Amino acid sequence: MSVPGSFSVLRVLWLLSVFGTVLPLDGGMLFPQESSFREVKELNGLWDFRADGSPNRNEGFEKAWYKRRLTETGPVIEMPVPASYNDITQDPTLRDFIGWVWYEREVFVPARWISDEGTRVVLRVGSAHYYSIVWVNGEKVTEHEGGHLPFEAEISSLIRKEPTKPCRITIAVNNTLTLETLPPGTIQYMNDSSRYPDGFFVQNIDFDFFNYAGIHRSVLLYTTPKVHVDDISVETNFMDNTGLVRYKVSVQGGFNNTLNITLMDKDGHFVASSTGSSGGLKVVDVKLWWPYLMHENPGYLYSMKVRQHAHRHVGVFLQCDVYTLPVGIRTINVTNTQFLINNKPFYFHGVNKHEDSDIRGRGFDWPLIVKDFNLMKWLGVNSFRTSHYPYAEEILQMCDRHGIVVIDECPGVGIKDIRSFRNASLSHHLVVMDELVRRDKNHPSVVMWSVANEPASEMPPAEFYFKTLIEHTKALDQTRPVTYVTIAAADMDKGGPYVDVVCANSYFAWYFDQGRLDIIPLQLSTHFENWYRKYQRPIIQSEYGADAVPGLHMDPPMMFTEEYQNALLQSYHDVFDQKRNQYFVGELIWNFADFMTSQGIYRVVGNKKGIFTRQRQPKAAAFLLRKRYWRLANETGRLLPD
Ligand code: BDP
Repeated sequence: MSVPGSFSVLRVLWLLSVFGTVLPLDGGMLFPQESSFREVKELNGLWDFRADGSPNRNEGFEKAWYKRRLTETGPVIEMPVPASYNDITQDPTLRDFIGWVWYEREVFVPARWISDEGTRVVLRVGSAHYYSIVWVNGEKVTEHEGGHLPFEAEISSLIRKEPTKPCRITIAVNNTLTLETLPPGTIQYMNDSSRYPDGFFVQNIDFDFFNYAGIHRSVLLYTTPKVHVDDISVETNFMDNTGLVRYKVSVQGGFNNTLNITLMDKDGHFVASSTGSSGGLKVVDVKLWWPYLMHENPGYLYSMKVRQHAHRHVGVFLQCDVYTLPVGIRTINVTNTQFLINNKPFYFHGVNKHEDSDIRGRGFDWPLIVKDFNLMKWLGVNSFRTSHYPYAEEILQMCDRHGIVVIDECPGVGIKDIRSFRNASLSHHLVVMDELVRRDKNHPSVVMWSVANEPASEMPPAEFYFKTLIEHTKALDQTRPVTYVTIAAADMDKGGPYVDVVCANSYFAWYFDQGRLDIIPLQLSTHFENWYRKYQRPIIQSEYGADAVPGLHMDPPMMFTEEYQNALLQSYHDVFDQKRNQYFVGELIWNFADFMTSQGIYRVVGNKKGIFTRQRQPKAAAFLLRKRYWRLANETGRLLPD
């Protein structure tokens, strides 16, 4: 039942307060969508491709490969987009290539997009790893640093220059990682000529996954009207059974606009409306967005239709635009001991993932994504962490719809070298957080930002670095908690005081005390007690696990067998169950599936800590976890009585 009095107080406070989200970046990054006024054209498929194998990897720029067709400057091969290029051919040089690769494709742009000056045409790349430069018909249109977030450029005027010709899109992508990239890395030249040929170099990295590269997500052309909805931000709240959606809309390309906002329920029925670029929508008898297994109707989404009219003069419309944003109404709060969704304690029983599969590498693949969701639901997973970089937006949209809760992690993984704590690295890290929050701020499934994984948080510069990073992220989004994932001991950790939730990884009886499962109860409880005593924050076990080579058996268990993986998980679970009613709020297994890493003596064709193989077949641990997660769902997921 709604309480009009208290609601209006809430509403007034909300509307008067400064909107919680600040946007330091120019412009928005709305997911491209079709509407009566917008069109989308996918450029996925086969592109021409060449790796620049010249000694300095610079021939492409010296010879300006972007000025002509790629076939005119040398040999090309066919390369699928989206996909990592590494595992597509039989050539180990391409698998392990470091430097610039070149992609090119010609596309016919619909005649109306060219003739209609009121149409804005945008070229968008979902993600390309790591540094990209884009040309259209030989003219540079944009460049972008960072491997997991989208970038785009308006190309309307360019394509109108030569309206009858196909439009040639060239994208050069460089996967080199340096001390200032995210993730960081170093290039090391081997100068001993008795051991290495001239110019021999290697890419050193401090993270445990293959540095897949190429165009990983869709390349699109899409249109908007010239005067268009550029960005939308929503924040939601509720009191009793009345919800409130606060929104802010920005329009680009002209003044004199009218904005009409309409909220509809899942069945398309009218719920509320408003006008203007910011405001609030009151939702009577609100249906909250609930996580999977916490409610019989999880992932409830309203639709917020933003309709924009640009006027030539009063009453005469020049242009219209419509963008529809899915909106889940929910709140997130953190106390000293609990993680609350809609004011109810939420317990994470979930997984860590990778965007990783055979052949495609990190390339976007619908069959894989849908299979993974089916496996997660079979397991009884209610959450995952986007270890160790932002995942495709389509994945977050699925999480919104299915009620899968997400800890959204940026690519701050492997920050181990003290030189990667300097200002240049920090500045870039702040920009990446800007881009991440701008892209993902409206997803109800995203409940927390993770600004890094296992940085060298014991190093003295870590304190300033993480204080700055976490405060910046909180200023960008005042509605979600912020964490970074740590492996340091509580008493060495310099950034710990700034996190809202302690996310701690540990590998007892694996990397330390190998084979000694019996030490887990003592070491794990001590670890938790130390963290809690020091920071008084809820704790999530954000990684734990053991490698298991599928089909390897031994009893009593030995490392690398399926029995050892099971026994290790079971020992961890016993401790989790003791701490669960105190301050312990979640467990995320490392890892959902086996995944590829660089070659090394610690990895047998990749990391085998998956409870599924890389081909998504279950190991024994998948059945153990499934039993546990469904039990946990029954014990912790029910809506608790008020
Ligand atoms: C953790 C890292 C993760 C690794 C895992 C492992 O966060 O990226 O893959 O160890 O070694 O420390 O399996």
